Amino acid sequence: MNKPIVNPGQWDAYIGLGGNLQDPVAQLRLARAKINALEHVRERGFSPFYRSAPFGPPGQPDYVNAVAHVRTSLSALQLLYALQQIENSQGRERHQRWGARTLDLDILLFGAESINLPELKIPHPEMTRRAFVLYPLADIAAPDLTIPGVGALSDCLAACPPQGIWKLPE
Ligand code: ROI
Repeated sequence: MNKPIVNPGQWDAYIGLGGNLQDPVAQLRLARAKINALEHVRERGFSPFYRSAPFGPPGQPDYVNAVAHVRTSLSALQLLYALQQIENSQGRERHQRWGARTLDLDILLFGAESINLPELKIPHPEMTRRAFVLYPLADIAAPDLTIPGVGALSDCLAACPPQGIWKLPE
């Protein structure tokens, strides 16, 4: 009897990258390389960098943001823990909620999954309100991308003008 062909799960995930301390462009480039070096994770696309005004408490430097598209056979939690290790390796300190940081890595989307765990909510609950997430996501996602439980990315873009974000030259 033939063995069934086991197709290990492959997920398309989108990861938001952000930072506003210690040369954010260099931090994001390094994080991109580390994500791509993870076992069972392959980059499928990477957005341009955007400079963006801080969302949340003012009085902190502008951020640099980008979005990565990866294909992975890791589970969402395995990917989360791997990303947290990368954040920690780049000196991320968790003092203040919404405070300045060297590197923030957020799983925005994980396939068409909706996940609601204490440590991980997918889709990222804030993503639809944040131009610095939606516009880089739209740069690399399929035009008809749907955000689970929310709706079409194009509708989110229409409801969230690109204010306070500036695409950096490549
Ligand atoms: N603001 C911007 N512009 N970009 C971010 O990545 C970002 N990340 C955060 C808070 C502090 C909410 N503000 C941000 O975590």
